[in-house]
Amino acid sequence: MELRGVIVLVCVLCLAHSTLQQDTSKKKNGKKVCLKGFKVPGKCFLSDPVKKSFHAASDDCIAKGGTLSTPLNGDENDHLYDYVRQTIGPQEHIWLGINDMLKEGDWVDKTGTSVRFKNWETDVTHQPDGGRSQNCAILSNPANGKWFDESCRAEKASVCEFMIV
Ligand SMILES: [Ca+2]
Repeated sequence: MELRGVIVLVCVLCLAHSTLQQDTSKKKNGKKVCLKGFKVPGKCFLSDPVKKSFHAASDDCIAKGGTLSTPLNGDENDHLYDYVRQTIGPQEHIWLGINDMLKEGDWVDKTGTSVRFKNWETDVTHQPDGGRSQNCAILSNPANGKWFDESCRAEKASVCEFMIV
C-alpha cells in the first residue's frame, strides 16, 4: 500500500510539472517545433477557448510567455483562421493583439508600432466602424478571417502566439 501511495504521488508531481511547463517550442533535429499548438514560420499559435475581455486575454498570454496573436500577412491570417476553426469552432471570434486606444484609427501592436498588415471586413460592412467605443479588434471565423473592431470589454476566445525564431 505504501509503495502504491508513492507511485501515485510521483505521478501527481509529474502531471503538475508538465502542466506548469510553459515552453511551447523546442529544437528537434535542429528544427524548432511547437510542443503545443500550431506552427507557422517563426511562431507557434496556441488557442484558449475561454471567453474573456481583451485585457484578461492579453494578460493570460503574457503570463504564458507569449502575446495575443497578431498575423503579419495574409498567409499567417489564413493559418490562424484555420487553426481557430479546428480548435475553437467555425462560428467563433478571437481577439487580435492590436488596438487603437491611444489614438483613434491608429492601430498598433503590443510594442506600440502601427500595424502594416490589416484584414478589415469592408465588403459587407465597413470595418473598423466603432469609433472611440471600439478600440480592440477581432478575427471573425464566420466572416472567413476578416477583422472587426470591437469593445475591449467584450468577452471573446483568444489565441496566444509564441516567437520561436
Ligand atoms: Ca476605435
